[in-house]
Amino acid sequence: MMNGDANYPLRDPLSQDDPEVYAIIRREKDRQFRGLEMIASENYTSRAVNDCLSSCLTNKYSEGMVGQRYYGGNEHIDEIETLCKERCLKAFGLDPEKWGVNVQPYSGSPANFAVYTALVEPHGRIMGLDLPDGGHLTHGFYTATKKVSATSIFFESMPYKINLSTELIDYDQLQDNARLFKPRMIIAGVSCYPRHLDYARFRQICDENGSLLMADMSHVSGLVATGLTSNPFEHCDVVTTTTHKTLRGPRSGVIFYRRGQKGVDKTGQPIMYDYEDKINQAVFPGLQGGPHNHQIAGVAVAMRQAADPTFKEYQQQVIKNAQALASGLKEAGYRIVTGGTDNHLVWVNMKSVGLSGGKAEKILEDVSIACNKNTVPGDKSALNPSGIRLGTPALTTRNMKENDIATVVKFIDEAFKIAIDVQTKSGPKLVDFKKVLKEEEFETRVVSLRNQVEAFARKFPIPGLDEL
Ligand code: DSN
Repeated sequence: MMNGDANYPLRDPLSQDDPEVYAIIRREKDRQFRGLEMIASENYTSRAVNDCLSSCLTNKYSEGMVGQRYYGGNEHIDEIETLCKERCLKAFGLDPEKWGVNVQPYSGSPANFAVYTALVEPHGRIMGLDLPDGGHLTHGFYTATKKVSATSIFFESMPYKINLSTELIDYDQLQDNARLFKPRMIIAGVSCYPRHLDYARFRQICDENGSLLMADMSHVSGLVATGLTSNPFEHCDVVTTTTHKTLRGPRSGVIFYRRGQKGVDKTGQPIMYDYEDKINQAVFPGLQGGPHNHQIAGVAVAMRQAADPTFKEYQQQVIKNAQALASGLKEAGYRIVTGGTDNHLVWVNMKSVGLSGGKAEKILEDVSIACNKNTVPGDKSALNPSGIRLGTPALTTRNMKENDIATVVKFIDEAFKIAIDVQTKSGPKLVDFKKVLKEEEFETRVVSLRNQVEAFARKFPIPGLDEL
């Protein structure tokens, strides 16, 4: 405090006001620089997006829609939200007469829940890809003993599956089951699936059963915006997305819905889509309070960036890098689920080299490569999965190209070789594996590899972040 001014400490930068929190953030920033970020759902936002996230917009409450707020002082918040909505439609080439958008969901899970709340009656039926097969929790996940996701508590969920021989979505089985289950909504969306989705087939199955079709394009929205994967807007009623994965914006969620005329009835009268009010009201006041305006500003910036031609070059490189990663790992003897990738992620089945997904994730983490363990087709439990999921969006933002990915493949292969040697000594239990990993002969190999990974990673700047 200075000169009796009680507000003075509020002007201190974080480093002075709260050195403890500042130090943790510095350590995380250092981790981001020295490591290889290969979690398929992560990316690095731009400086401009980061500027929005730390802006004064976080101070403002603005419940309601543009021009109809429950609090005063929202003239500039209205400008931001209006601009964000315009840019969302533009980024995906949508006609505002035919599509509307709600940009207030805090992230992807609330966005999905809002759509179900709006368009599926309580205990109405939904069908999404099963989580162990590459689906997402919010597409209705439950197990034999537990309704895990609220989307399986409040709605009746029947999953569809991967065909175990092709490792692709089993559209035929989905069709058979949908004929019996008659879902109110089918969800076309994935959390771990490296192939293009067949939205036309989903639409056909929906039309047979009077079902709505929702796409959750969170993982691939950057590829959709640039025309590099199949386009959900051609066939779906509703499309949700997070904005921080391939799209490279802030953490947030967006719901697109069809609007305007749907068709004509038997008497020639127009039939209109009725999703807009239902979805807007489900978001607020149904599920949320005040929108996070700093995030909405960040989404506006990211959507503008997504419409820039350079964004297509970036997404093309994301795919080339993922394909280089898949083929490099394959050549090194690893089994790639579906045999390759069309998008930003590579799904690796570790069974063929005798490592669990948990051990693969652990050894990579120890050498500063972040990824996540993941179920593979045929796995029974999400708790002890047999594979890992790797992605290239973040490395590509650091300007890595295929030759850099070849180096990354060598690091990953070397890490797995260490893990296999450790397991030979430790046996299969993860707890024993972790103990043996700390023994000097293995620790020396891990440290040496980690030093190489970190020296390599530090050569690649992160565009939105200054070095420490
Ligand atoms: N956690 C995100 C993912 O990794 O796919 C989705 O919620």
